[in-house]
Amino acid sequence: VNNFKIIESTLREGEQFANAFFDTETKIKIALALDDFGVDYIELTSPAASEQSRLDCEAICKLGLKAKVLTHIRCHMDDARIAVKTGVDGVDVVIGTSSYLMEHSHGKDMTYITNTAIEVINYVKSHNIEIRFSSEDSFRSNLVDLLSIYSTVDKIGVNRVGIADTVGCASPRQVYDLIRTLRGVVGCDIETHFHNDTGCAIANAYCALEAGATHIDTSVLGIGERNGITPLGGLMARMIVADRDYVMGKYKLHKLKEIEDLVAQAVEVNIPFNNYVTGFCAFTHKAGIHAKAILNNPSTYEIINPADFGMTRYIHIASRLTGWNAIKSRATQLNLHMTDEQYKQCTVKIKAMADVRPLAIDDTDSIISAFHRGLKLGTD
Ligand code: HCA
Ligand code: CU
Repeated sequence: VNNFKIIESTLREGEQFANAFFDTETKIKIALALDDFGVDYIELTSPAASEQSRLDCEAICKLGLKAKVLTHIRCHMDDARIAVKTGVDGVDVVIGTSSYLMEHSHGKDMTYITNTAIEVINYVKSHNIEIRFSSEDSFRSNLVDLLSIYSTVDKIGVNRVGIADTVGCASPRQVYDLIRTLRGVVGCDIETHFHNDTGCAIANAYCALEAGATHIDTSVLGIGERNGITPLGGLMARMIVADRDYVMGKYKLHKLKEIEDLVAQAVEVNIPFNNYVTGFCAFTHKAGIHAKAILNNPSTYEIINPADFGMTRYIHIASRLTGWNAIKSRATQLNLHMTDEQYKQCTVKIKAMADVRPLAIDDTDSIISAFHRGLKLGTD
């Protein structure tokens, strides 16, 4: 799973999110932020989609980013001719190969698809531009057809082939099997694209890497068509656990929150409460037993160190589940010192109050202070 590369598609797949409308300025801000974060590729909406899309694509190509700029087109010569003129470093070509798409969408057969693919690939390559060929809805396509077209395009020299779970139907094991098989058939890089309809988008990306894939498509917060694709932050969470040195060395993880805020604001959504790494409770510890262990050694209940992402952990003490170690730690922060026996008595009071109504942190602090004052009065 090491050495994987990210194809960041917030400005392509992400533009297919229900709420997305990116004006030029916003696209540029997002592209700059992703580039700074360290993604390998930034994928943009097809210049054939609209005149503004074409102009924006040209504008982003002129930014001189470290990341390679890609655009995403249908497997069609008309689109290819427009794409090569924009200044992109690479073109991601896609065509549907499942029976659903062949019958209900474009109506073309495999021979036609293969011939068009060859023409488009040779044309893009003749402009010295990177090319990826991908099949839409790969997991509901005929395996023999798939392997045959991939083997053909590999021989004519594509940089990557792509596997796309367009409808989010694939399970991690299916992904592993398909990528493993494909790995035996092509020599080029393998890009993968996973929709999240059944909640497998991160697991599928990880399995694809285990099976020999090289590139993963992501978008910030996972935004995309329907409920979206593999989220950039969630993939980082998965990968830092798998290979911390590579991930820490390559990506500016402490910028993740800022990028997510930027995109969330642009598409007018909130960061989900349970979001990977940046959700408000991602590093909040509540039960007394958890809090005690976290205070001793955070790794006891944390697989990710929040500091790696510039985040901080929080020990939630204002509840009936709290314990005296957590209360002691809070009291010490407030500079209210007592004996362990007294912290325990104070904790009993807090738990009793928390049984009656929800407590805020201020309430808890007041109980600790009052208890502490009471002790002093008792000794005076
Ligand atoms: C779509 C296309 C795509 C393309 C993926 C790819 C998909 O249906 O909008 O280029 O690999 O999910 O199949 O996003
Ligand atoms: Cu998609």
